[in-house]
Amino acid sequence: GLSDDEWSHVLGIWAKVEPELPVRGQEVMIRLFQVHPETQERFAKFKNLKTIDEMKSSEELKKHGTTVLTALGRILKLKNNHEPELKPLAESHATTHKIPVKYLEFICEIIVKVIAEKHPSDFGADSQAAMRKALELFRNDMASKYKEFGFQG
Ligand code: HE6
Repeated sequence: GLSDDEWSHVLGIWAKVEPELPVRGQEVMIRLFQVHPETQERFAKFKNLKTIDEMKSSEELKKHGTTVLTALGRILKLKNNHEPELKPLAESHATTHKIPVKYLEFICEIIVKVIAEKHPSDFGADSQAAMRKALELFRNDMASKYKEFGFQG
């Protein structure tokens, strides 16, 4: 797990991101689809969005970005005790959506980059390191839950 100090870095920067969650979520999803187009194919409702303009004007994509970051925020706030919140997410992503752990790694990397771009002065080296560690914990625990649900990830 993370130390108290690391968690306070993580939750401190998250508090700055939270008021702008819909727009950040939208940016994260669009960036994910641009950098890793194979992830877009997983979404029946988004795979037909071809240009960045189409993506930007999709209210549904913005809504989904909000859903994803809201879920992630809830998990982060539970710190090292995220199991109850993580389990149903791991279940749906393992059994229904079948999302490889590699894709989780992609989105986590993009989340760090988007926050770093938007909050350069509030997201210094220590905060970035703490956030990476928190997202790694998230992914590792998702990966072990995946296995419990019979998905090798
Ligand atoms: Fe996904 N997702 N997701 N997901 N998701 C989610 C929270 C998905 C995610 C990474 C989701 C995904 C494909 C996520 C998804 C639906 C991710 C919630 C709360 C919901 C929902 O309730 O609808 C992370 C890190 C978090 C926190 C891919 C690809 C990645 C990388 C669907 C295809 C699909 C769906 O509903 O179809």
